[in-house]
Amino acid sequence: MGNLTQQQIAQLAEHCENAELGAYEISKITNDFPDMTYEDAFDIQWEIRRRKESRGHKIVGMKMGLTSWAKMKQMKVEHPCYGFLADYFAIPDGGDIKHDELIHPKIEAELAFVTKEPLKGPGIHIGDVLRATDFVMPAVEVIDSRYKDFKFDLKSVIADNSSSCRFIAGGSMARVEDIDLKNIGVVMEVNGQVVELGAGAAVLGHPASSVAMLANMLAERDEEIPAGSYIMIGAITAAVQVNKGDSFCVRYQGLGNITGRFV
Ligand code: OOG
Ligand code: MG
Repeated sequence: MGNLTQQQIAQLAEHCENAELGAYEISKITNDFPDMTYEDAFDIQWEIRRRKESRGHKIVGMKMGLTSWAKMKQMKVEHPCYGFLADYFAIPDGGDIKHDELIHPKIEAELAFVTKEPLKGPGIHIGDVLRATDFVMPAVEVIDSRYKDFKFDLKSVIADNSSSCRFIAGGSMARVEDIDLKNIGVVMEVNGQVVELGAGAAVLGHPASSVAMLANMLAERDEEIPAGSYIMIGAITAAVQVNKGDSFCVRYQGLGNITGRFV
């Protein structure tokens, strides 16, 4: 159930999206709307998505967030969330990311699943996801909460499209039967120093369970994951803050690297 009016949803969507586009901080919206519900929060996120599409942007994928203990502990939030990826969020592997377009970006080591069959919840499980997966590949997400000091609660972050802003797909693709998704190791380096490391199982015990959870969360709004979707599973390790001039390399066991630079 929602507690906000259509007009409030529209105003809050504009408020959050303007902060993203203008790269400025706002205070967390639950401060002013303490009665806001999870449904209201997702309504705001879907309204931001509608606004971008109405300006001609394409939605090119989805992301799960807060799916590892490392992330939940770091952000003091105890349930995963999802967000959408717009076309202009995509950065090529090895590319430059303009720091001035963002507020206080952090990078995350993730994996992406690309589907070949639709996944419609409720009741989607890991097996359904593995059968519906075309291939998996390395992914790095750049997140940038629009909230002051990167501090929020779950409802506020959902309304802010789960801090989405940029992402990079790279490395090499693999079929799920050819890799050990639970044990796949990732090492994140910033300016040549190892800053975080982890394994696939950090995400909800198995990376595919994140995609299953997305399908089941979308089902609450009667939405599904269509065939051909690009889905990021959420950060395996804690996110790492980056400054202008920093370069990074995330190494994925058996699947190559993703590199980039903040300029
Ligand atoms: C929310 C988004 C988290 C992830 O991979 O866990 C996320 C945030 O921490 O700002 O994208
Ligand atoms: Mg992420």
